[in-house]
Parts: sequence; C-alpha cells; structure tokens
Amino acid sequence: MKRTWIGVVVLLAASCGGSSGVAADADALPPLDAPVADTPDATPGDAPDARDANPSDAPDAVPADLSGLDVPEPPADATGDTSIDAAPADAGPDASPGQPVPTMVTVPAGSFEMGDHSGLGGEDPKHPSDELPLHTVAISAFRMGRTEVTCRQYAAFLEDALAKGILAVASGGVTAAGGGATWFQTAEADATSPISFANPHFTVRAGRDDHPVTHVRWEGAAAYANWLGALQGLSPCIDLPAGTIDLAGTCYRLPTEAEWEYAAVGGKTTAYPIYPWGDEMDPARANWPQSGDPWEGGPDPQTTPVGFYDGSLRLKADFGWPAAADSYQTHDGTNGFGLVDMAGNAWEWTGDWYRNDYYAVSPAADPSGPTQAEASAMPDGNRYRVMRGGNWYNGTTPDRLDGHSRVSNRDPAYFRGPGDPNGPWFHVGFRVVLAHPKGGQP
Ligand SMILES: [Ca+2]
Ligand SMILES: [Ca+2]
Repeated sequence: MKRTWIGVVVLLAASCGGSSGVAADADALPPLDAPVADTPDATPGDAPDARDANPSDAPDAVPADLSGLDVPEPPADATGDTSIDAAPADAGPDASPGQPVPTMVTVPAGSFEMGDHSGLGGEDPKHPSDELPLHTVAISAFRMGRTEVTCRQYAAFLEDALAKGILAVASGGVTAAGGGATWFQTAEADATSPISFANPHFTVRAGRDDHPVTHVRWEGAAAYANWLGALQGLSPCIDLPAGTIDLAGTCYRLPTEAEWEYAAVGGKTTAYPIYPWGDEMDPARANWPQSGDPWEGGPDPQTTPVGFYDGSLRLKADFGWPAAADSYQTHDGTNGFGLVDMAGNAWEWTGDWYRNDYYAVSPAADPSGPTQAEASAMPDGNRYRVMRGGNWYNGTTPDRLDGHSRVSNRDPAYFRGPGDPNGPWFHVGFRVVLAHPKGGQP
C-alpha cells in the first residue's frame, strides 16, 4: 500500500471544518400492521445455495434540481502530486481502482417503475416476492462510486482515521475511538479479511488492492462515507451511532435502496432489465459463484478486481490470479451509467432499513426507506439494513447462477433466516454516493 499521500490527507482534512449532521426522519408512512407479513426461513441450513453447506463459512443468511448548492471543489491535482482527490471528476474506466478514493460518476435525475418487472421475485417457493408492487419513483440526480470501495481505498480510510483518532483497533476489531459497534474486522480477527493491522499501519493483502473491500459492517461503511466527505469539508450526513441519515444534506453517504436500484438499471427505465446490462444471465459479465473466473477455488474471499468484467481479455501476467489459466475472456458488465459490479462481486450496503412490504407504502419522490421502528422484524427480532446486488458467494442453484444479482432483488437475509447480515462477512462491501453535488446535473 502506498502511503506517500497520507500526510497530505491529514493536512487537508485538518483544514476542513465539520459539524454534526442532523438526522431526518424517513418520509411519513401510514400506520403499520405487524411488520413481518410472511415467514422467512428459520433454518440457516435450509437454503438452496450449494455453497451454503459449509457452516464455518459466512452464512448464506447474510446472509432535482441540484444547482445552486455550494459544494467545495475537489482539490486540484494539476501538480502531479499524490494527494487524495476527494471527488475526482467523472473519469474513464481505468481511473477508479488505482485511486485512493472512489471515482464518482453522475447518475442523472429521472423516474422509473421500481420493482420486479420479470416475475422472478418469487423464485424462492417458500417466500413470496418482496419486490412488488411496481411503483413509480422519482430520483434526484446524484453521483455514485463507479465501483465498490476497494481494499486500497478502505485501507486509506483506516490509516488516516486511526491517525486522526477517529477509530480504534483491538484484537482485529475496528470500532469508533470510543468503542461501540464493530466497523470492520482485520485479518487478525478473521483470516479471510483482505486487510491486516500492525500498529500503526494497515496493509492490504498482496494482490488485493483493487478488489472490493469486504468484512465491513454497516457502521464501518457509514464511517467511511463521513470521512470521505470530511476530506472536502462536507459535514457528515450519517449520524453514528444513531444510524440515521440526513438525505437533504450535501455529503457522501450510502445510497438509498431506491437510488441503488435506479442506478443499477442504468437508464433502461422502459425496457426494464433483469441485470444491469440487460436480460442475459451471463456469468462472464459479473463475479458470480460460477463465473469460472480465475479467483474461483483460490483463497477467500473469491472477489475479483473491481471492473474486471469489462469485455477485455484479462491476463494472469497482469493480475497474478490463483488459477493456472493464462487468460480469462470477460464480457462487458458495465451498465448504462458506466457503473461496474452492480451485479455480483460484493454485496453492497444501502442506507435503508429493510421492510418487506415497503413498496406498497413508498413515497413517490426520493424515498428514504422506513425508519428503524417501521422496519421488518427478522426471525431474531432485529431489524437490518438492505444490501443489494448479489455477490461472488451466494446464490448458485442449477437454474440460477446469478448470485442474487437481479437489479430488483432485495436483501436475501430476509429470505434465508435469522443470520445477521450486519456481520463482517467476506462477501459484504459497499459503494458511496455523493448527494447534491455541485455540477451534479446531467
Ligand atoms: Ca466467481
Ligand atoms: Ca457489487
């Protein structure tokens, strides 16, 4: 991991002010009946995924107008220095993984019919679809990370946040400096974690810099977003540990569930696609459990570098992957907004709480998701955040290879049982959005 820019980051961030974000309640919802209208599987092992048989592994239960806003410009990078650009301009497909902070792309404002257009939401015969009814949703423009946050990018946060006294590490568990919920697990706590810690430095496992970071809990994803905003002098929108998000703020944060699906569709709002690229269940377009990619069978997590599936012929000489094959021909999984890995690789946290029947009560404009109290109670009695996009690990059945990666697929933890998806699992990551950015208009 390169650390030459860390000192610059510290100086930059130290010059930036910040204030506590004010959490906004979710849009008003009608009174709720019993929060769980159907019965999730109660047995973690009773799941169709072939890989779920290994109990030592992560459980299958896993699991507007924006003009006029004054947002600081990102720091100039015309001098060839290596300081962090907190908000790089929209850039070409090779710009993101090597950056210490995510490259952001613009997702224009629009409206769409959110939900399952293909009749696949009820594919689990034991569980009715939670992807209906289709409902019209208008989304304000925002910017979104072109890729999942990478190990390199998350390690930059860990390193800088430790130096600033924002976080603490104990026995491989990363928390806020004052303790509390786990944000992340290093390799000292979970050998499959791609980042290790030897005070005072975090180091990414060899060859993993540009893979999506995993082993991140919701709070650890939220803390990253707040940190990234502070690099630009933006006040945090996510109140930790309250876990509330100010959607009216100008900030980096996690996407809402609606923003995530709208972004995944990539502008195909009339011919609604099953996957970000279209309807073809093509395992060469995304890191799914049976993509045949050259990380399969290697050490966990069997993630692939972000943006790997871009249509290129990839070479072992460039990646040093564990499989013997010299090359792997990818198909292009990039969607209409230029986003990659919106299907597969790592699950992605959203900011929303999960409620199974939310689509029946969702506001029509920029829905915020339910409040924690309105969220569905899981079999263990807890409420969980929504994850989206499927992953490299779950979801292979004889007729479904897609890792739960349909654009409309909702958090399968609800389908699978009482396992807490908010664990530092080896298949859970995230990407950030920049809401209300200056110049964010399409
Ligand atoms: Ca794979
Ligand atoms: Ca993903």
